Amino acid sequence: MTSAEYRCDGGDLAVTNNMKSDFDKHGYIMVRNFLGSKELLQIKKALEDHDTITSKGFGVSDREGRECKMSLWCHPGNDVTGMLARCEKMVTTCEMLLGGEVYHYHTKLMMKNAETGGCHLWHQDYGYWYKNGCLFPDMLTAFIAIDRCNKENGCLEILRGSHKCGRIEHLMVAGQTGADMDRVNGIRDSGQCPLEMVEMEPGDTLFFHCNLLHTSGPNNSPNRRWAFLTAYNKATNDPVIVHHHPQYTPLHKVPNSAILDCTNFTDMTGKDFMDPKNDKTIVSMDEKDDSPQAKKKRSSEGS
Ligand SMILES: O=C(O)CCC(=O)C(=O)O
Repeated sequence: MTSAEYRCDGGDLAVTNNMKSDFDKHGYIMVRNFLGSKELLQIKKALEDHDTITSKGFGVSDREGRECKMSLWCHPGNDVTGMLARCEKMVTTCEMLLGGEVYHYHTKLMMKNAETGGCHLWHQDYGYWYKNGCLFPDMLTAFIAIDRCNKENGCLEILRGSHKCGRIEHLMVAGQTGADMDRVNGIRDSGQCPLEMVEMEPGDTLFFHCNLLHTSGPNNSPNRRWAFLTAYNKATNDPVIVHHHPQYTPLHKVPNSAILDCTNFTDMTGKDFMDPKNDKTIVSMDEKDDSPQAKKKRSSEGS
């Protein structure tokens, strides 16, 4: 990637006007080393040494029937992963990029496992969130690499600047909601929104606009590709539909040092893990294809 690159050294991050103008222009900024090595170890300890988060995972099928596994929760909570979602450098960056107070919309651990991990269809996050009653695209995601993400293990791919195309129609394909591919191909082929393969080292973080088109390929490599995705909504954009993600909920920021100081790796009180049966924009692999729920979801999405 050649544009919108920043670097975080020594734990803290200076949020600048250039970040905001790059975000507005390209639809993303990349912050290399957003998590330093000790912070990353702390997060990995929460995700790998305990199964409190991974045990809540469910599989979502791609077109080939391969599995994208994820755990998703609504509120940050008070454990180490909550400190990451609430820390100063994360929240202040999101506030700067969206231009005002933000709240936590959800966090996901995306587990694209070695050899078996499925792909994510081309989509905009707002393709999902629009259906949840969020009226404005004043939302973003921070994609934090837990493992190295590269072409071999299915790194994120984006169409630079595509957030300016506005919201694109989304339809349900297999277990996921995907963008209208005629439109995606038109945007890509126009040459105005170049394809970027977002290769990342562990700890690097991509902050991207909810209308930025993105996808990721399967993981056919022997290397795991886990990523931690925190999503934020602007406080003024309180969803008009009560749904499976939170309405405006004030976010309590913590200093960056809280990531390392936190000793809670297992108490997940208040996080409110998602049951995929409550989300009408995905169908989990556990919901058998012929279940009434899966059928109902598909018919409500017109597929
Ligand atoms: O993990 C990935 O590769 C992409 C995930 C994603 O786009 C999403 O969860 O919306």
